Amino acid sequence: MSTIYLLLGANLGDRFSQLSNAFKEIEERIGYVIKYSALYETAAWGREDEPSYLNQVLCVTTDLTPHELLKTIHEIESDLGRTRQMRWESRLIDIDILFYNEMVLDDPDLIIPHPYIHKRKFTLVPLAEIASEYRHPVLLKTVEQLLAELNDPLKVIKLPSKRGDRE
Ligand code: PH2
Ligand code: MG
Ligand code: MG
Repeated sequence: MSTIYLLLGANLGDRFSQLSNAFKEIEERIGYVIKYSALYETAAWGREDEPSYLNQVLCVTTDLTPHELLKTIHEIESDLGRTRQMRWESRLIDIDILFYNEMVLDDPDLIIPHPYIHKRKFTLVPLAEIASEYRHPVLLKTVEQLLAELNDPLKVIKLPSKRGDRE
C-alpha cells in the first residue's frame, strides 16, 4: 500500500462539479482519500491570460504502481471530458501526481516528485494545509520550508468549506 499526493485543478466549465467528480472517481479507481485540503481559487500560472483555477490536494492510499496510477489518471481525465493537452492550456480537469511515497522517478512519461511543486503557490499552499511536515525526497526540505522560500506573486485564495463537504 502506497501513500500518494495528488493535485486536482480545473479552470473551465463547472469547476466545483469537476473537482467533486474527480474526487469520487479517485476513490473508486485509485484508493481511499485519507486527507484533503480545502478548495483554492488560484490565478492561472504559466499562461496568465487563462481563467482562474480551482485547486485541491488529496492524500490517497493506493495499491497501484506509479505507471498504473498514471494510466488510471489519464482514464479519469478523459472520462471527465478532458480533450486538449497543450502545455498549461485551460482544462476541465487535471490530476497531477505530486508525491508517491518517498519515490524518485525520472521516466520519459512520468517524473516523481512533480518537477514544479516548489515553484507554484497554487500547489504548495493546499499541500501545506495537509502535509506541512512532508519532506521533499529530492530537495530534502519540508513543504513548509519550500513554501517559506517560494516567491510566487500569483493569488491563491482559500475558499470556505460548504455544508455537504465530507468531514
Ligand atoms: N495548472 C497548469 C497551469 N497553470 N495554474 C493554476 N493556478 N492552477 C493549476 O492547476 C494550473 C495552472 C498546468 O497543469
Ligand atoms: Mg498540471
Ligand atoms: Mg497534468
